[in-house]
Amino acid sequence: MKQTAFSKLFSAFTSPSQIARTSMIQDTTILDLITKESNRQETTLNLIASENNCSIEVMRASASPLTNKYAEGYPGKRYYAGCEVIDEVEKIAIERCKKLFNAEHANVQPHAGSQANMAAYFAVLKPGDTILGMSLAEGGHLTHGHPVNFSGTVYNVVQYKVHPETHLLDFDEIEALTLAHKPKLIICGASAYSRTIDFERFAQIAKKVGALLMADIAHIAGLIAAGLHPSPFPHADIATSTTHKTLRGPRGAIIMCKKELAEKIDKAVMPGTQGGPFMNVIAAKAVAFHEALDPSFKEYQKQVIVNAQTLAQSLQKKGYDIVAGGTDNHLFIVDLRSKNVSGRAAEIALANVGITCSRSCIPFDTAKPWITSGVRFGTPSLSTRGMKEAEMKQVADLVDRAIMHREDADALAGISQEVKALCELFPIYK
Ligand code: DSN
Repeated sequence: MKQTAFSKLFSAFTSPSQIARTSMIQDTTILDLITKESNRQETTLNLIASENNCSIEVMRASASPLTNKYAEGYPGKRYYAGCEVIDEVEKIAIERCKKLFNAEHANVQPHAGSQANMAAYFAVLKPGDTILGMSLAEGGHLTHGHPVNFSGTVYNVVQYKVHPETHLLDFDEIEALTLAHKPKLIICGASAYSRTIDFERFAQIAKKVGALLMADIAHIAGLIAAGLHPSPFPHADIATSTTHKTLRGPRGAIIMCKKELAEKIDKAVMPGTQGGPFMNVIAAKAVAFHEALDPSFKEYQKQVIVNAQTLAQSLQKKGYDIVAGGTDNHLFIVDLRSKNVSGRAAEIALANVGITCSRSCIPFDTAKPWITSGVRFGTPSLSTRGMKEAEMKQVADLVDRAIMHREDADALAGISQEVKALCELFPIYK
């Protein structure tokens, strides 16, 4: 990771345990657990597509005294005194966010992706309105209308899947559902879809019935910021995102929208669904946006994609089926049926050797969501560690051997040692 003045300031503190100690945590119970978790992250290969390793600068901003400040409201219009300084922080975060995504308006207060989506819906919908979203099992998100989520109970939900053969977005189906149900809002964007999302096509369909278009870009935000995936703007009316996935910032979220929806979105965040914003996290978001505006971020995102493609192709060579035939982004789903192993069993086998991933449904999965027939792999974290194509081939080999020898304790112990050795060559916090 590029050294900035800020990281140089703290460069004396290099190991995870030193970082924890320099936080002056006197509570040894929690300090020990933070140290343990830091060490776990350093000594395992993280293939969880939604996770990443943010910079020390981002962590420092997040751990700053800004956490103490109540600031309900927006810059210049707060319900508390003493907001002069944090007003500047939030204004900088907003400007950087708008610049990064070419957005007309940005709200940097949402605490998390689900809260961002909830506020966006509350801004433009009434209970009972019809929404069209991608089903969770085929790659969407809980907040895109799943029955156990608020989105599935507050709204009348229609869901699209993917094409049963190609596993690509099926715009014929999306258009037919739109014409038949006339949703007020169409939601595009996914948590488990490895191909490029055609926002323009979605917007053309939405226009046919006067629907608004919301793009949930949580997973691909970093690629969009780097110009390596088409932007949702000017096609979408609203775009929501988390800030901690490919974007590599602190845990949190943002909402961007067209100017005419700005007031509605801001009101739906505060007072609609949230109280005091986490000003420390907003400062950390500003730091992350600054990092993402640096040319080195584009190089990082290019490597994320090349790494995902190399890992997917290496697994294909070993006989694994990849949903939708491969990937254009940072992630892909492995269909494990040909290997006669469930997603859950593979996730456990991999965890046993120090490779973390998340099990995943494959499109039209017949296995239960707790079991699944697939795993989702992503490369944001390994790419941040500096791994490249050669390491991806090695990771594919480790993954294959751990799955194939999952009942063989001796083989797993050997693979674990190889995982640790590879991690040592690529420390997260040098
Ligand atoms: N839970 C996130 C993911 O893993 O994709 C989405 O919110």
